Amino acid sequence: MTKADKMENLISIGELARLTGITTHTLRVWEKRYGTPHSQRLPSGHRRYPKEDVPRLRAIAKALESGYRASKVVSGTLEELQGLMGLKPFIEPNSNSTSTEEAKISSNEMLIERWVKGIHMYDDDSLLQGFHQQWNKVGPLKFIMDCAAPLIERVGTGWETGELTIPHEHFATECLSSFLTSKWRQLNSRKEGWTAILATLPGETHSLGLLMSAVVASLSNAKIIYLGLNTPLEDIIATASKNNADLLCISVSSGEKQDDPEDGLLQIRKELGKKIKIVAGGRGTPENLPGVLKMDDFTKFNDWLGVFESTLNFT
Ligand code: B12
Repeated sequence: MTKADKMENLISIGELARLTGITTHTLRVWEKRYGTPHSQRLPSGHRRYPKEDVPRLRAIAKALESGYRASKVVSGTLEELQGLMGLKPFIEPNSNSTSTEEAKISSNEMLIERWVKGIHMYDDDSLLQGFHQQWNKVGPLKFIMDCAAPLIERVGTGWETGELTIPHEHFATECLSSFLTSKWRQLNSRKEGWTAILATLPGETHSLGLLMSAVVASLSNAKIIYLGLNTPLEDIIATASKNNADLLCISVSSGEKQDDPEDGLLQIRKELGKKIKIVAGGRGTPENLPGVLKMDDFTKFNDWLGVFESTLNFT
């Protein structure tokens, strides 16, 4: 490696702070106290850090957020930190598991870890084949609850700790999105039941919650009109009204860039006739909005849909 290459792999303390969320002050204190992250000095005296330190420092930031003390985690390796956070890359089967529940949990974890391995290798064939197999084995609802939601949660944590990169995250969400889309559209074809509109609010960029809701809603007799991401409020309202919708489902992620979900939901509620039920789910859904039923759990959503459609005199 040339001197120029070496310099390219070095970043300033400000850049390191930006990439890891750890303040420059804390980085300096840790270096003094624990000797890590270790910096090199330029002739000018400015600190430079190797880029490879970023994933380890992100994992440290995550561990601190989870309540670990700096003294316990700052000197840890990336592998140790991932182990601490329950993220051992490929979990071994637990030979001492006696109860079926434990065995089920561990086999589910192993399945997710196998898929994460596929994501590491950008192996869409094995990933999609795995999704199909599991869907056929456990059925749509369990696939969503036990496989799709935990996988995406795991991808999120992998990204936060630096184990997975942004391209890995995009690759994983694209594979899962296309799989879920093909499944709910199959279930929705040639239906003539009552009408459910599925949408997200303006500014929303996370679509998987809505796609999972589409799978669950298509297990009922509802005909789904799927408006997808980032739909203007007036278009949601107009589509629901013109199509005599019975139900409007909104998914709200925890992304901070979207418009205020509370305002949006209240405006939709105000403009829509009372006959249209509104159900909202997802981590960013506000609590206790009048006329908006907050529901996070897809099993409950599925049960609720059964009861709801029995009130619609739908034959
Ligand atoms: C996948 C993902 C992405 C993908 C989205 C791809 C896609 N097509 O959806 C991509 C890579 C595009 C992305 C982008 C961004 N993301 Co992002 N992303 C995620 C990730 C990993 C998963 C999100 C997700 O889909 N979760 C699955 C949903 C389904 O989970 P949920 O909301 O908890 O909902 C549950 C239930 O409530 C229920 N549910 C959901 N909806 C509904 C609806 C109904 C009707 C019902 C009944 C139930 C229900 O389903 C879930 C089941 O468990 C999360 C991390 C995480 N752990 O969530 C970050 C995360 C949401 N993203 C985050 C951020 C910051 C971003 C970016 C701003 C990053 C950036 N700096 O650019 C951008 C957004 C850019 C923008 N312009 O806004 C942050 C948000 C933090 C915050 N509070 O603001 C998170 C939490 C990551 C983090 N820890 O920092 N992201």
